[in-house]
Amino acid sequence: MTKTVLLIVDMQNDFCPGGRLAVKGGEEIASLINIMARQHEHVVLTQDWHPLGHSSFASQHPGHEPFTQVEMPYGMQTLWPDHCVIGSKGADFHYTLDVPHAEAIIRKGFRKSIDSYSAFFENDHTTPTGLGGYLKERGFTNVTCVGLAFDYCVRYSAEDAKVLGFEVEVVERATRAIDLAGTAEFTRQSFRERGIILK
Ligand code: VGL
Ligand code: ZN
Repeated sequence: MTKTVLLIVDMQNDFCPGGRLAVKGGEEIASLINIMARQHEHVVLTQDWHPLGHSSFASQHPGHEPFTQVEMPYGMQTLWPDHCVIGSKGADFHYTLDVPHAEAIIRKGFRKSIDSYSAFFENDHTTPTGLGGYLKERGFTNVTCVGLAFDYCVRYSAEDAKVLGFEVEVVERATRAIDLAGTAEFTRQSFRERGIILK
């Protein structure tokens, strides 16, 4: 018996045009995601949720520009403009997202010293968010991923879901990519290697 959850990743104002880390076309996918959500009994949302002064913000690294990388104790970290600050409008779900029946909201990136792209593990790849246990305890076998951004939070969420033993599908037309230096194509290649279905 398969049991599927639709995982809607980071559909927040800051990742849509007008936001602080806008992903091109980010708002265009909301209507499709709303339709997909109606077709799924079980839906979980993730919400990027950073304290002021988060270590992934370029503003915390004098002399470093957004979209460059620095070495952190847990590995290389891309620096971002300040975004999805706890309690800000930018951190709210996009105003056109309409998923009242979502069963859980997983917030991530709330520890100041570590970022979390994946909905399952922080960027050290070991600190769990708890979502894996939650989905397993509820008997889910399959995870369908949509949302933002294709090559960051959707990518790492899908890959970690697969590592945790779920069957994973990503619906690319219900995502948009940041695409820093080929990251969208790396993502497609990585999905192929890992047996993640890209629709
Ligand atoms: C994301 C960069 C920083 C994402 C979140 O949702 O893909 N990307 N924080
Ligand atoms: Zn973030």
